Amino acid sequence: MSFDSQDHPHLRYNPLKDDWVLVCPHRMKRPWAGHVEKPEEEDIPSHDPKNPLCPGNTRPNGKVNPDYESTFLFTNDFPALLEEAPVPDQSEDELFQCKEAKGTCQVMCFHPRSDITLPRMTLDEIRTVIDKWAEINVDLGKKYSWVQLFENRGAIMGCSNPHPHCQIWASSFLPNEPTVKHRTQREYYIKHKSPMLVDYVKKELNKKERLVLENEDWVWLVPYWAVWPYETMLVPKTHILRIEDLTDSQRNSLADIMKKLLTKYDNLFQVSFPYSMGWHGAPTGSYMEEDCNHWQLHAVYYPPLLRSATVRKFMVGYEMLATQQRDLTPEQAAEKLKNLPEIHYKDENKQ
Ligand code: H2U
Repeated sequence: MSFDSQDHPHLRYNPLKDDWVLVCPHRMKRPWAGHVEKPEEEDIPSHDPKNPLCPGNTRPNGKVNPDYESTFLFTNDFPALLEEAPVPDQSEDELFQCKEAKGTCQVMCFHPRSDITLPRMTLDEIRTVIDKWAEINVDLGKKYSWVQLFENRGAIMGCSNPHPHCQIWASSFLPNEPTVKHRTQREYYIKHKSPMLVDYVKKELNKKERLVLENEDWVWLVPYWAVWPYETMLVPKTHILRIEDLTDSQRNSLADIMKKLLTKYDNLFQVSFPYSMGWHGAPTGSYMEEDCNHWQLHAVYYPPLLRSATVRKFMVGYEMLATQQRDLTPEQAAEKLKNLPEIHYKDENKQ
């Protein structure tokens, strides 16, 4: 019997994270008798007087939100990282190492209305969010080594509030994921004299097996090494280190591809598709003085849903104890996403 990647179990290497994923396509045939999620709440009011993220409302700590009409950025009232914190004592014991962790956490509302998500915003409104992301990266990047822009969407991903928003955690240290990506991309760059993800995107554009969408500046694909069922990566076609380096036209084309990709995600199971997403680009702070040409800016989307709006993938058991594993192949996921309409299911009747 000859090997078929769409049928036979195999391991795939993730060169960015320097780890492996186990792909088991034959398991897609198994019946599901496990946990079923509650469907996401769909009828969200456009303004809820009790929601602390809505314009004009008073937050539990007494601060009053302005009557914002576009985006709204504020310092998280319950920040995980603090700008000033006592420095821990250094331990000589290699088994009990501890380091200082300083930083700041912010929240950015994307839109004044709670019932509008990114895919249903206008291109101009999405562009405003992109410009704001770039501004934040510059601003916090002056002081901090890593500025993590991320969005948790949906209660299933631990998102505490349905109002469209993202979070920003900026830290004095390079967190684990970027530390590994910093190393792997640098090693690749030294060996090949070219950035890993620039080469990877060129190869994916030739292969065409995992592409979902592309425009003049951007490629949206399911990575060869994806772990989550519908995990995707959004990468510019040219070499870009940080989000603020995107040109005016690259920002417009980013708004365009984001609207389409997020619409496809929502159309997959006809639900506001939950995910955690975030941007990874060259580190900031003191790294701005260093050569970071091995980095390529990219966004990653990690959605938990597997078979329907209510059946999610759990990263437990074998994944926690041994190796991350998936059933649906990245090629099957890409094909499914590619064939979905680019008109949002909630806007279908408006056409
Ligand atoms: P999620 O992205 O997980 O929904 O988190 C929303 C953040 O908003 C959360 O970190 C902050 C929470 O601390 N928040 C405030 O800063 N003030 C509030 O009044 C409500 C929520």
